[in-house]
Amino acid sequence: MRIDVVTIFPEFFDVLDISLLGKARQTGLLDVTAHNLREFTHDRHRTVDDTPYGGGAGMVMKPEPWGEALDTILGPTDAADPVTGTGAPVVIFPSPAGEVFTQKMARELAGREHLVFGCGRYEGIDQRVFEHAATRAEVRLVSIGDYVLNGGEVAVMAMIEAIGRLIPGVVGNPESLVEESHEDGLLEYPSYTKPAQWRGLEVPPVLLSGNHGAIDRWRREQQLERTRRVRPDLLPPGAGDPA
Ligand code: 6GU
Repeated sequence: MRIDVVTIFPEFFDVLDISLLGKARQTGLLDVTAHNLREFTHDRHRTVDDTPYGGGAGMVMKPEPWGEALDTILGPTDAADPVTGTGAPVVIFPSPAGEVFTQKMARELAGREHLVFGCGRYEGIDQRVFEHAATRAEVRLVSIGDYVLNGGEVAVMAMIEAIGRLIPGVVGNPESLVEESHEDGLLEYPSYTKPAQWRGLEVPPVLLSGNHGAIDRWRREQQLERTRRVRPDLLPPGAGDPA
């Protein structure tokens, strides 16, 4: 998979050199490039923002550097069919005003060949950047949750990690992807390892029983109990009601 990120802080993405995703980059499974938006300016101060039309607080990112950055990354548009098919790029703009990023969206995006992330700062990006990008790629505004960050960089790091680990071969043992929070719509069950006694606390005896049917049932109950308690919104209507 190819990932391009456009940002005024390309150094933010240096950490992608480490851990599982760093390894995926070394082995060629993942090709990530962070582009400095300021490289696509032409003035002495490398200006990327300006005051908003209509007034108001803060600054808005100018369209021209974004247009040139996306021209460079997307290349000449395939006039016949610019926006469909798994090979067509998806351009994602992190935004607290976007649709919420989920495990389902991560799975969908992990199946695409080319993702482009455009990190806004300040009060946002000139709206015409989204409109123009939509003429040559699938464009999505995506939020990572109901809170506000200063810019899209941290949100994009989170999305790249969630998507990258779903690319076949990135996570060594694919089974470890299955029994995780959100994969089956429930939160994951609690885990224990040796020793069986630690600081006066015991491992639940069922896990030491060797009875795999009982262990599976206990884990399922734990998942349901936890989901009911902290994330009832994840359960289908009625499923969270006491028996
Ligand atoms: Cl994607 N961007 C920013 N700036 N803030 C956010 C967000 C994204 N998701 C939640 N808050």
